[in-house]
Amino acid sequence: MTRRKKMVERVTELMGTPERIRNIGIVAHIDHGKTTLSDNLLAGAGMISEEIAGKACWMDSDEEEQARGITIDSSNVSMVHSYDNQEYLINMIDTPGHVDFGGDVTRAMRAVDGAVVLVDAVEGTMPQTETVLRQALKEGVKPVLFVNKVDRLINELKVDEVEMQIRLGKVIDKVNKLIKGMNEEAYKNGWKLDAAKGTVAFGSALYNWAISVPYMKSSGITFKDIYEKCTTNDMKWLGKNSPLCEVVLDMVVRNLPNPLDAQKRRVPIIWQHGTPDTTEGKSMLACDPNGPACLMVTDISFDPHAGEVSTGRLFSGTLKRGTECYVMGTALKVNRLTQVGIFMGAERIEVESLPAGNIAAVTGLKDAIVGSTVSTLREMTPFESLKHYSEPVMTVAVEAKNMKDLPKLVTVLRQVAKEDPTVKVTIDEETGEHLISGMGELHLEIITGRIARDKGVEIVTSPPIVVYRETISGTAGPVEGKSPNRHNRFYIELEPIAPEIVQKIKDNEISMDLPQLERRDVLIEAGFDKDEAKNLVAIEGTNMFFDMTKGIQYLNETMELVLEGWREALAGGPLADEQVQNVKIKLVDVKLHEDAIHRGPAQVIPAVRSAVKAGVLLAGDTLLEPMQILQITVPQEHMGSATGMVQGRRGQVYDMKSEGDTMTVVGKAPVAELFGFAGDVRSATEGRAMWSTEFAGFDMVPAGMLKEVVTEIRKRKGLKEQIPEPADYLA
Ligand SMILES: Nc1nc2c(ncn2[C@@H]2O[C@H](COP(=O)(O)OP(=O)(O)OP(=O)(O)O)[C@@H](O)[C@H]2O)c(=O)[nH]1
Ligand SMILES: [Mg+2]
Repeated sequence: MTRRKKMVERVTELMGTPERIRNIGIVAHIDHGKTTLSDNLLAGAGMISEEIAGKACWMDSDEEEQARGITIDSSNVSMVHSYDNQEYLINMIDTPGHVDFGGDVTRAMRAVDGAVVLVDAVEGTMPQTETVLRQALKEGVKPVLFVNKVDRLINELKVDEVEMQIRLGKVIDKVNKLIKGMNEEAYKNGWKLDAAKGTVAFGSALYNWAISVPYMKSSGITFKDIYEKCTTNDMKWLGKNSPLCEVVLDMVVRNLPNPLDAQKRRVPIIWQHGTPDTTEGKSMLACDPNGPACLMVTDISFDPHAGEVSTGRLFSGTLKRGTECYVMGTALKVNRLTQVGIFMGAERIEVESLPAGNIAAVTGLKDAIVGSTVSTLREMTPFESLKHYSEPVMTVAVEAKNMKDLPKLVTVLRQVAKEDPTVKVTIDEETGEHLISGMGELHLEIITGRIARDKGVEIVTSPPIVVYRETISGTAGPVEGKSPNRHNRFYIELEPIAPEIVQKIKDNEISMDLPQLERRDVLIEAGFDKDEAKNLVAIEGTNMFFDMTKGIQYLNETMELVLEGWREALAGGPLADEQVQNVKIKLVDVKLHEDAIHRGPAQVIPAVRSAVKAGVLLAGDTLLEPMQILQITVPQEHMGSATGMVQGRRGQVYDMKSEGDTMTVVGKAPVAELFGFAGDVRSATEGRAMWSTEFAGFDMVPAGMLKEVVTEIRKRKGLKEQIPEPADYLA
C-alpha cells in the first residue's frame, strides 16, 4: 500500500471520533508564509515528500497560483498527527492572503473551529492580519499564533539574540492588542496568546523548523540554540531537532478546540436565528452523527469529470452517497448526493460516509450556492449568512469572441457567480455585453482568465472601470408618481439613512429575517419612531422602504408591485445609472384604481419607479466612489515619495509611524486613482516599499469633479449626455 493510501485509510478511520479532530484554517497577510507552512506540515505528516514541500507548493496547485507565487483559492487537506501516543485528524484550510480574495477567508472561517494566524517576524502585523483575525473572531474561531520567517529576522536584519526576543514579544503584544480590541470577553477567557502557555510558536516555515515554550521544555532546546544555529545557517539541525510539523501541530491539538467543544460554542453564533431545542439544534450542539444532516456550503468548485463540487462544514448528521438533501431558500427539490468525499489539496477522495464535525466535499447539490444551508430536513432555519468585508469596486465588460459561444458564456457567467459570492455578474442577453464586478484588478484578471482557460470560452475583456454608487444628500417629498393611465398615484418621502444605521443593516442587525416584533424593537432602539418601526416592509441593499399609509384599499395586494418599482429605481439612479444606496423611503399616500385590471404591473411599477427616481434627484443625488486604505512601509529616506504617492492621488495621509529606520505611511485614496499604483510605488522608492491596500467603503466624489465623472460614465454607458430633471420623470 502506498504511503498516501495508508494515510487516507487512517484519515477515514479518525473522522468518526470528534474528540480527535481539529478543523483549522491558516490565515495571514499576503506572503507571510501560509502555503509554505501548509506544505511543510503536510510533508511532516507524511502526505507528500519532504523534498518537494515548500518548493512545489503542493497546496497552490493551480498553474496561475504557481506562476504568480500567490494563493488564489483556499485549499483543503486532511492529515494525521500523533500527539501523546494518540492520533489526531487535522482538517486544514490554507487561505489566500491577497485582499482581492478576502472572501475565501470569510468562507473558510465558517468551516473551521481554530486558526493558526501567521505573522512575518520581519514585517510584523499588517492590515490584513487584522482583517483575518477579525474574521476569525467573528465566527467564534479560536486563534493561535505562529511567528514565521524568524530566519530572516536573524540573518537579514542581523538582530542579536536579545533584540530577537524583544521583536518576537512585540509581535505577540500587537496581536493580543488586536484580539482584546475585537473581543474582550474571549480575550479574558483564555484566548489571550501566551508563549508560556504554548499558544504561540516561532520558526521558519521555509526551513521547516519551529519552537515553542512547551517544546523547549521537553526537548531542552533554547532560544540561544535557535539563534546560534540560525546564524551559522545550520537549518538542517533545527529541522531535525525542532521540527515544524511537530511543534505547530502539537500546538494545534493542545490549544484549538475539537468539534464537540467548538460547536457548543459556535452554533449559537453562526445559527443565531435558530432554536436550540429543536432536533437539528440539539444535534448540532452535540455534533451528533445520528441527527439530521446540517451542512453549510462554504465553497463551490468545478471538476471537469464530476461537475460541481460543494465543500462545507457538516455540523450534524452523516452524509453518504444517495443521501437526499434540501437546499434552504430554494424550491426545495430533492438534491441527491452523488459522491461524498474530502479534499486533499487538488485531489478529492471519496469516502463511504462522512460524519458530523468534518469538512465535506460532495457532488449532487445542484441547487446550492456558496452560503447555502443544506439539510436532510425539508425545513430548517438557515445559518447566518456570510458577511464579506469588502464590496466589488471594479467592473469589466466581457463579450464572447465567437458568436457561437454566446449562450455558453451566459451559463459560464452564472457559474462564476455561483462559485464566488464576492463577484457580481450582470447579464445582458440583449446586447451580449455582460459585466463582472469584483474586488480589484487581480480578482477580475483571474476570473476572466479562467473563463477562457477552464471553461473554454474565448472572451474579449474591457479594461477595468470603477464601480460608483449614488445616494442622496438631503430630503424630498412628498413626491407624486403617476401611472401611465393616470388612475394610480403614489406619494413618497425620501431621506438619507445615517451611517450608523447603514452599518447595522450591513451587519445584519437590522434585517427582514428578524421576527416582526424583534425587528420592531431593534429599530426603535436604533432611533426610529414607533410608527416607522412597525411599518418597515423591505430592505434592499442598504435602502429601506416604509409603508406609512393607513387603511388604503387594495394596497396589500399591490405592495409587491410597488416594491418592484422601487427596486428597479434603486438598481440604477438618475445621475449615472449606478446602484442607489443608503436611501430611506416612506410611502405616505396612495390612490389606486378600484378595478384590478387598471392597477397591474404595467401601471404600478413605472409609477413608483419614476417617483423614486424623481425623488432621488430632488433630494440631491450625488455620486459615491470606492476608497481604499493604503499602508506603505519604506526606509526613512523614501518617506517623502511615499506620502507624495498618496497625496498625488487625491489621497489623504492620516498616520505616520516610524520604527527603527523604517517609516509607515497610512492613508486613504480613491480606487479610481490607484490604477498602476504598484509600478509607480516601485519606481518611486527603488523597489524598497512594502505596501498593501484594503477596502474602505464609498465616499462622495468631490463636488468639483462630479460633473466630469458623471459625464464620462454617461458617455461610456451610451446614455444621453444631459442629466435628467425631476420633471422628466413626473410628466
Ligand atoms: N526566509 C523565509 N522565507 C519564507 C518563510 N516562509 C515563507 N517564505 C517565503 O515567503 C514567500 C511567500 O510564501 P507563501 O507560503 O507563498 O506565502 P503565503 O502566505 O501563502 O502567500 P499568499 O497565499 O499569496 O498570501 C515565498 O517566497 C516563501 O519561500 C520563512 O520562514 N523564511
Ligand atoms: Mg499561500
